Amino acid sequence: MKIEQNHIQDSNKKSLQSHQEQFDFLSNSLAKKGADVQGIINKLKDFQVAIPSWALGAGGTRFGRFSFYGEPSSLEQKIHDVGILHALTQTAGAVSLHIPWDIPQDYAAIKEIANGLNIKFDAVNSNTFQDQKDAKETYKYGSLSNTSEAVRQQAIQHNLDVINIGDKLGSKSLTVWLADGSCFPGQNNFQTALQNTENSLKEIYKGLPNDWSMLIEYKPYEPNFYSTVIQDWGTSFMLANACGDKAYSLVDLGHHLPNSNIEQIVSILMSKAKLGGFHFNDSKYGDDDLTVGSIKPYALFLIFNELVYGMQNNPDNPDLAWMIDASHNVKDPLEDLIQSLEAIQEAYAKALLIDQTELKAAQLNNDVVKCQEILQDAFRTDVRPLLAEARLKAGGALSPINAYRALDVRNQLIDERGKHTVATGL
Ligand SMILES: [Mn+2]
Repeated sequence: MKIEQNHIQDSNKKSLQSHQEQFDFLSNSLAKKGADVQGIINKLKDFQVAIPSWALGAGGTRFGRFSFYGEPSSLEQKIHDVGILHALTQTAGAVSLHIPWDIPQDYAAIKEIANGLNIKFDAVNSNTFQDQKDAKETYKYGSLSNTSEAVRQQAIQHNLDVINIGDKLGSKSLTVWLADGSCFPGQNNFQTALQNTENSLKEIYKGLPNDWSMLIEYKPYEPNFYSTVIQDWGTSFMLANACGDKAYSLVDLGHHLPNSNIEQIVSILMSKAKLGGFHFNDSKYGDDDLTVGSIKPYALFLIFNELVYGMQNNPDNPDLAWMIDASHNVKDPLEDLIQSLEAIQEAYAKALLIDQTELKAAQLNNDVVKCQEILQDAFRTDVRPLLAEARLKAGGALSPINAYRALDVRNQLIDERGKHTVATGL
């Protein structure tokens, strides 16, 4: 199924007038406060977030997986689903593939489908946390950190293969997330595991094309519950520095212990020009992979405040690879992604409302109350008419969720694909 422009225009008609009234009211009041409304709308239009191929089907937990009807069962269908999201939101102009779940059969055909839907190929993700059928070595006791050289070599070669696949599609970065670690004290030698990982990452780094970057993701626990080799941003930062200029840290919102100050991590990494990628999701307890902004929208806003500050003040930090990394059981995955995209844009727009000059002056005066007032005034502003206006100008839907439902997208996908298709992945 492909959503055409006239479908979207039809769905926008009903709410066009009330949108115009709300937008006029908001943009007038923001302009009086000195905000550059048009500048913010342009930034929202430019902001694109990659959709991971594994989020398009129902996610699972270790207790079970409840599939959703009409799931995409091939890479082509996954890209079509991203095309639906992008047509409605104009924010999902990229897809992030996971290898070996998404190895293209026909590269030219896949690229043509993506081009036709205005979708780029963002970071490619390697997978050394599962054993593949017919693999010679097992990752049961780790991959890049393994005590066995043969296992490490297999994992290094897999990452090089992923780079090669991504290169043929036009990707420019490799994301490495390792499950490596230990479940029991004494199982691993911490120093050896980290040194093996560093040496292996350096081997992969040697295979990066010049215009590529390597993004090193960290996570404190799970699937290992005693120690994880790349457990935190400091370890990721250390490994990125050891590899070289094209290696960066990647922050995933769900990969922190409860109450970690993620905005401070983001800020410090950007000041050192080492933040390369960002994964959005939300969580209550751990790596819950819930819809972005569903649990802690204020924390997301504070993180965006640091991201905006970094994008404006840390020119040496590269453009970030933005991706949603969430997947679960109880919502239609496309509706879930639409809600995540909206929450991301909302936090971004609110952060753009912060008057950085005024905030800096208040900080210099140690006017703590004023600092809080500035942040919370931005956070409490209902920016949704700005998001809708940005989408409207880009050809998207005023309300992507309403349009998705009005167009009966899921039932059309079920008609096309059948009920019991299963997406490859987790
Ligand atoms: Mn992630």
